[in-house]
Amino acid sequence: MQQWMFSTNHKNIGTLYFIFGIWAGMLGTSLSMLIRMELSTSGYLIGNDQIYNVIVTAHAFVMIFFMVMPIMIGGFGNWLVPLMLGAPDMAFPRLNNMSFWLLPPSLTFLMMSSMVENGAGTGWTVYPPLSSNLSHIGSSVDLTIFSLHLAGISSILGAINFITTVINMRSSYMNLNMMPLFVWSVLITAILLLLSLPVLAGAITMLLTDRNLNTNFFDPAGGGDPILYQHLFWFFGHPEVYILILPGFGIISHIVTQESGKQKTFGALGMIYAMLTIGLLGFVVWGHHMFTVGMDVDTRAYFTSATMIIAIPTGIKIFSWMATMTGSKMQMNPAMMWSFGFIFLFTIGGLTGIILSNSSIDIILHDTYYVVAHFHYVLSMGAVFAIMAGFTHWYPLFTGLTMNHYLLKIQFFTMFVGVNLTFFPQHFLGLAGMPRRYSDYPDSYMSWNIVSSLGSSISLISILLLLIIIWQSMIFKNKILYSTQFSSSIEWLQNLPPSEHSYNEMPIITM
Ligand code: HAS
Ligand code: CU
Repeated sequence: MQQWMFSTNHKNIGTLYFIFGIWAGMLGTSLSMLIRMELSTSGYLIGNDQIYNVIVTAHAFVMIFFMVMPIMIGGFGNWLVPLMLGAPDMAFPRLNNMSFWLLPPSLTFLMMSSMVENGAGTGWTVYPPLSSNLSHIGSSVDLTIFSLHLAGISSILGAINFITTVINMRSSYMNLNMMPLFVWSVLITAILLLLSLPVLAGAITMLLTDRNLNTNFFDPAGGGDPILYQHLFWFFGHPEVYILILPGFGIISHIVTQESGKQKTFGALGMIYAMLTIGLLGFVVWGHHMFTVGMDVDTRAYFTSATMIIAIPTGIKIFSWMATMTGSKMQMNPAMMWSFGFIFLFTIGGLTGIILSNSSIDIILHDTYYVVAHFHYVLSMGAVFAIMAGFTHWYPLFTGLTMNHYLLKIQFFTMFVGVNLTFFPQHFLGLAGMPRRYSDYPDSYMSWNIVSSLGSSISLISILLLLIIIWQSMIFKNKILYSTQFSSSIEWLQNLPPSEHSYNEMPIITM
């Protein structure tokens, strides 16, 4: 009890984040199965469009704020950043505990929002006037806003903690360009969080007062403007999508380098500059989500060109990973398979992003399934594949156990087939004009929807297999005998310069 609830230990807190994130992942997956079941029938399963949209909204929030972010930053970040820095723990261990324990009440608020009254069927963007009390009367949207406030506070405190840890707690031998790429990725992610989340907090607080205190920030009837909300949301929202992927970039760099048997990632300094560039540019491209609001042609031209420039630093990363692998005798273990999957499928998602960045094309494709296909390629096959790569790679370090590699390979292939079958046809649906966030569609869209739903059940089987593999490794306590990845990652950590701090100097009880 003491050890977990009041923990100030980065490894225990990291483990709590993993358990929470995996739990939320199962919740989000269940919601996604409801979506795909509805869309595989001809619109008769749920039978209520508001409920359908509530499920879509909850699915997105759960996956983004309670699955990807807690696992990547909370789980991998807490476990690995202090170890890779040679630090005894995070800079503010008690704040770290608070960051974690803000999440369960936040998730509870979100679940409550979909269970009381009519639920929040606003999409994760929560645009007014749909989210204002004209269309969403009742407490559901208010509960969603409170949920986001809590999750936002949790992330801001976590970001402050990571930035301070990286600046203050590095071993004295380690200057910034020696710092491991995963630590760099978490540092840049934390800076993006710190700069973007307060803007979201401001926007949803203004929405809250519009809904409850008769302000008119987003209501033209009182001199407000709903477009202002979209600007504020996407000034947060676009950096947020890079928050979801940057730690994954860091994870992939470590795995690709280590499993290729190289000493260093190809172009490590370039990788750091690429991540910094992606982070910086991420703040000046938000308009590509709003091309349909009636922007003037110069503004459209600007947002299109600024967005396209991000392909350059991202391409630098893709080609550096490939150059790292060049000429090496690779270990084709599960972690490396996930990394290959990541590089291939994230690139496909990135290229459809470039297509969408053309404002004239986006006016046709906006709010169609093409966008849904784009962001699931970069998220379900980018962020999630990076999580799977990192999880299979560092599982022995986290638990002292190993998973069955044969079953893990089967799991990788089923997941690879499942997600591609689910999301590739959605490009066709989008190009054919099928809009997102509807529970039904004309018959001509039926065949690809059935293929997509079939794919999602294959992914579900794959996830169940993963749970069985984890269960098996824990029940039978598979020993770390044959795992080469474990020994090499431990050696790598031991070869880092020693910390100048000692555990005894820590003024805080760590257990
Ligand atoms: Fe995105 C919408 C454009 C990356 C996530 N994105 C979304 C949404 C999400 C999301 C969640 O411009 C939906 C939000 C909603 O609910 O409405 N996105 C881009 C671009 C990139 C990009 C240009 N997105 C991401 C990442 C995400 C993510 C990463 C999360 C993990 N995205 C858009 C646009 C929209 C959008 C529009 C709005 C659409 C609409 O209408 O709503 C880039 O960062 C991708 C760079 C990566 C690559 C691949 C590797 C690069 C190589 C170098 C060579 C490539 C070149 C390009 C020279 C480009 C290998 C050549 C181009 C060809 C087509 C061949
Ligand atoms: Cu964007």
